[in-house]
Amino acid sequence: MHINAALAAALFAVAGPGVSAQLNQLAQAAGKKYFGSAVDNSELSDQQLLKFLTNKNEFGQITPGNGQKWQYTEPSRGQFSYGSGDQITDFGKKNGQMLRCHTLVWHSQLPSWVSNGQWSRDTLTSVINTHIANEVGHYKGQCYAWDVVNALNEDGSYRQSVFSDVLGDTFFAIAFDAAAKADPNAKLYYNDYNLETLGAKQQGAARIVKLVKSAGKKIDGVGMQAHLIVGQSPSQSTLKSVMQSYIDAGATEVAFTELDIRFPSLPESSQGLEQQAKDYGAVTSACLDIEGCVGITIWGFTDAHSWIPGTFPGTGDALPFDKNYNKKPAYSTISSILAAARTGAPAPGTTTLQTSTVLTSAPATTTTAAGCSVAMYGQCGGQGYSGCKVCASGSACKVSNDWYSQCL
Ligand code: 9MR
Repeated sequence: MHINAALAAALFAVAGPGVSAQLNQLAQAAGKKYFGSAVDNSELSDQQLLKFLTNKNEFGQITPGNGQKWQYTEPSRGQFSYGSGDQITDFGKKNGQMLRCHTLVWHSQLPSWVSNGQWSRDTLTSVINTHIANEVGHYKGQCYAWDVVNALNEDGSYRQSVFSDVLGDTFFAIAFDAAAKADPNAKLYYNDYNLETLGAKQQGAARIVKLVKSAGKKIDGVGMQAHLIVGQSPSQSTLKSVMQSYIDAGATEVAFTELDIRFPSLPESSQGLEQQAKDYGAVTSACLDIEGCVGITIWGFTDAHSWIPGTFPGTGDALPFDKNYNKKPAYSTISSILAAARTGAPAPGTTTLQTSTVLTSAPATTTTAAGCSVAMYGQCGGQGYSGCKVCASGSACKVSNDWYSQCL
């Protein structure tokens, strides 16, 4: 892993050996480009949200949740409208945050003039080219990356859409080519959900990377949306294998682009919150393990604003901050793992030898005749925690929140 030594040293000097530094600072010190969040236009009037989201030390990257989708940017043919997208990109720029731009060719949130049009290969190609040239051109130089296409069924076949109906698998190369021409410096991603486990859909994404490259067009990355479920999330080792498969297929980078980890039923228990923290920890650790994993974006950061309850009623609380903007155990685990990576210390309770990440307090704890001792960064307290509460010499048990205290 590449550690930005100067940044790490500066952070250490400012923040001391603990984890009072914030997620994006810690991610960058650990060699990643960013830790970021999506945000939707309607959320920008929430003053409490703004207190956190304007802080680039916490969130160094922003993705517009909706504003750059085709439905908003070209609602009628040839009529382009960037008000919603610009509101978010201007917000990010003002805060000094990187932008991931989202999304160009997707069957969903597509205006009906596109989905219901009677197109020939030539006319639909022209529609795609015009849309991408205009939108990517509008944001040229501002987007670190663009999500160019998402289009896979669970079995790895191409989703039925106007694009696949008319253009078969050639629309991938058309879209990536148009995006590369409009902004040669933006990283271009294939982005989809359920790309985080090995199987038909993951193989489909790897196949698309090869397909676009074999057509001689530019594709840089695979974005794993990572809309996951507490207790059913992939292990660190699975995530590593999956990311490696995309790199092996020719992607130069990968990213977690829309991470959230929802409870399948509510209310959650304190053990549930610990499990959610472990699941977030597995994603964080896996990204640290793969050099080409450039960053993690969470799809919103607070349970006060999330797409999940509206789409999956009865489920939710998927984000690292709760509805009242308190940090949950997931936040502590992400920051601890990032902090440990920056200092080179072992992350709390993780071991790279395991086939799955089990973030328990146990490996960070040693028991001797004199009693127990929790290593630096290990958990030492919090609701529902029954492990050792004595920190190894040189560290003290500090309360991060109601659920999590940590040896710092
Ligand atoms: O967060 C977005 C939500 O506000 C919209 O209602 C929804 C419509 O499909 O899209 C959400 O964002 C999606 C993203 O653009 C692509 N991956 C899945 C995300 C969650 O649905």
